[in-house]
Amino acid sequence: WNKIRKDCESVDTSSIQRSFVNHVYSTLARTPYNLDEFGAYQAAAHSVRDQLIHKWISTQQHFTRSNPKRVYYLSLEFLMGRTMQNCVINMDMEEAYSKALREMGLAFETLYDQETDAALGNGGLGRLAACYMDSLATLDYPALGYGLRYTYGIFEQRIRNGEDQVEYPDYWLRFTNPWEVARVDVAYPVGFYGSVHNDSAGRAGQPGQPAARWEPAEFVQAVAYDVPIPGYDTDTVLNIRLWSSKPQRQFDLSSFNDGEYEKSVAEKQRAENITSVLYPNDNTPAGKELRLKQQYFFVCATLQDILRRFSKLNLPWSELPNKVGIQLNDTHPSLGIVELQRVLVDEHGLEWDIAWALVQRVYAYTNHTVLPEALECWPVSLMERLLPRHMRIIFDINLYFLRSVEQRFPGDYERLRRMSIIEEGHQQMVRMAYLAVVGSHTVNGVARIHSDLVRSKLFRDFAEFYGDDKFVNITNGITPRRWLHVANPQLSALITKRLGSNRWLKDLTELSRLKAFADDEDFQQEWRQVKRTRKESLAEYIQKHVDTAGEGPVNSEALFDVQVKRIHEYKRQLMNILGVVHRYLRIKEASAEERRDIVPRVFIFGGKAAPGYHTAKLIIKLINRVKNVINADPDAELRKLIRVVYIPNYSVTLAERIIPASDISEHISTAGTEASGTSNMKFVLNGGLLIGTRDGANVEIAEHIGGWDLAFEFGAKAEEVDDLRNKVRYLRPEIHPAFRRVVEAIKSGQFGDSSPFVNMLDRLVSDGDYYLITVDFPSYPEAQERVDAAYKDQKKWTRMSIENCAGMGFFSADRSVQDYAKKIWGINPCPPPPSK
Ligand code: 26V
Repeated sequence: WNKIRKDCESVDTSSIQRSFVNHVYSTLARTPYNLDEFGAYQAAAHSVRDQLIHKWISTQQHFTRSNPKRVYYLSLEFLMGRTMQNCVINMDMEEAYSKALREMGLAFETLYDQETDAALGNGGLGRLAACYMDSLATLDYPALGYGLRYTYGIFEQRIRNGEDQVEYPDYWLRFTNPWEVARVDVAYPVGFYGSVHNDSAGRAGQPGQPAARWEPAEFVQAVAYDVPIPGYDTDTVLNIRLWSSKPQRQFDLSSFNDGEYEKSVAEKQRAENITSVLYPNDNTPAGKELRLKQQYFFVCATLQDILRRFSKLNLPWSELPNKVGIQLNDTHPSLGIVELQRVLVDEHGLEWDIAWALVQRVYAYTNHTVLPEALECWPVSLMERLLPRHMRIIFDINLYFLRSVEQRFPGDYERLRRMSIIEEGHQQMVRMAYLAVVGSHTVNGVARIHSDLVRSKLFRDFAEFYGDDKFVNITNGITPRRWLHVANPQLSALITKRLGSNRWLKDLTELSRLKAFADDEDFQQEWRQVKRTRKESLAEYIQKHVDTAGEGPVNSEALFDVQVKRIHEYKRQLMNILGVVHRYLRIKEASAEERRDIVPRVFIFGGKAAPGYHTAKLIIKLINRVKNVINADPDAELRKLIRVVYIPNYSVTLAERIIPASDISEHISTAGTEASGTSNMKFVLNGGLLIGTRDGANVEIAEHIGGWDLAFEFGAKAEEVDDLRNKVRYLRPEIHPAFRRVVEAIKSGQFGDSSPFVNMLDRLVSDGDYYLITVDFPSYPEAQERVDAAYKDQKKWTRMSIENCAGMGFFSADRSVQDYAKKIWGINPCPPPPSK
């Protein structure tokens, strides 16, 4: 066996070719004569997958033998993007595959484009989970990701009539997915609804009290699909286990006999519904029963899997926290806290307090937003119906928790009301964030300013009760493998050449050595050449794939100004497009003389709006209206100076194209609202500069690159925001004339029928400017002028660009996961034994 297996693992040219041809014939049932590019991609993918699986089995066996504490990363989203190129690069097989296929007349690199993104996430939170898996694998941590295998990922966005977002289903599994392994042997039952027995006192698990028995009324099955994740330059291959819902039993024959065939098919449909669609909301909870079902389905299956693994060790329950750490990626999986308590008390007979102490030592919770409307709350009535036993456990958790608060702060009922996991009111609600805080040993925010707000505002009472140490910061990071090496091979090669090795790919702080060359003439020229190449390639993409209504190619000599991210009021794409209008009006009235001084700009927008988020969709409409008018302006000279592009269907793969081409990117959220941002890190790593507020990770990026002289800062500070909000609301300060003029231009119909926008704009200039666009506006165009001035001096600009990149070492996801491992999980790397 071993000898044959070794044979299968070899990646010399002829083995790769044999494996490729074998997959063409026996996996795809095709021949060289009818093999199109997609078929070639599929065969190549299956061949790469074979390699992955060997290393993956070895890794899992090694973990089983070494038996270290493991961390389980629970996330309802994994925004993976494409896999093939990342895989062969991480496993150092790109050249081998390239050569083997080239000999057969195929260009391996052109096959990458055949792959569809795995888009099982909305934005930052889901992409973060994907970056962390890459880093955990690269650093050989004994980790396992858990998620859901949605049949439909994030919707496909198209722009209708040149202005409105419409959503299309993303049926990404249409042509099967070579990167998953169906585990029909790994399946667990998950129950819903029903009733609770033997719990008369509601004190199950208390000394002398019988455990409760939950009798669910409906069962479905969770079936595992495994996705292997190779580390870079290591043999470790981790696993993401995605659950898919299936009907519990096959067709019930008696329903056939009763002539209830249709009913039984409908039941099957209902079961499969649970994992059918990713909820397309980002930062606004949906409150839908199916979403709660997804969440419970997820944690119920995941905990059965984790506890089955633990039970094989034959250890006492007291050992659980020494073998299992569970990280909750936001509150979405926080029912896991309740489920573990239920399993320990009801199914294994542990006493309540003993079980609860274990639960708290197992879980840790990452908060990703402080926006109040984004905090998940579930109606007690819904929870009671869907998960009756869990609802009682939540009430008990809350009761014991509030008793301990009352002991510390006797008689402070206002505090008890504030801290209660149950929000009283017209409709009782479960505050999932509070449940997550109470059930975890550590809570972290995702950038320093955000973690400070989490501790001092969002969970202030809890920090007072538990002590500040429970609340820590882990600044987000990104994987330099995908976001520099794969996305920007030209820049990666240049950096490797200049540093003399590619060690920076595993130790990103190596980049700091680039600082020494920031003024080096030759290096500067090569650096600029890379950026030029990437801008030309994006211009080409736009020409080919974006509806430009015959406007001609974008000028790749112009400054590329990019804002790509989910559309949300707090991210202020609205302020960006109003700034564009301001600039347009200024250029229109400028003399020929003055125009010679203007830096040509291309404004590039991209991003999806949640389908039900009316204002976000209106902002997309406005961006496109402004775009259509500016790009069609009769003044040809003006059109050379300003151009607007909306790239539809922003995705991981598009990000890999767009980010390396950016000169300046916009991270302009109202201070205190963007938890971290991660695209800011990706842009700077690729030598793009930032314009932004003192928000999220912008603050730390500025520090690490050498201060705000190397980036363009504007706007109010987080500490000022509360006062400013009161000011715009009650005192209505004077609106800046430049801002008024922009609003008037839109209302006058210069960009078509203004009626859809009137409300949104009037709100800004009356008392509804919650995100302080009018307050930050004057300083925003001012900062843009500083951008222009800096760009005119290409030497200075290039120096800034190099220094920006050189300062990014800290923002590697490798550093982030090491922080988690040390500060939160208490786990160590478990590297594979050197292969003989
Ligand atoms: C909430 C919900 C509610 C139910 C429906 C689905 C859904 C999906 C997402 C959310 C909240 C998302 C919070 C979030 O994505 N935060 C982002 O996290 C990034 C990674 O930490 C961070 O960089 C961004 O600043 C932050 O907005």
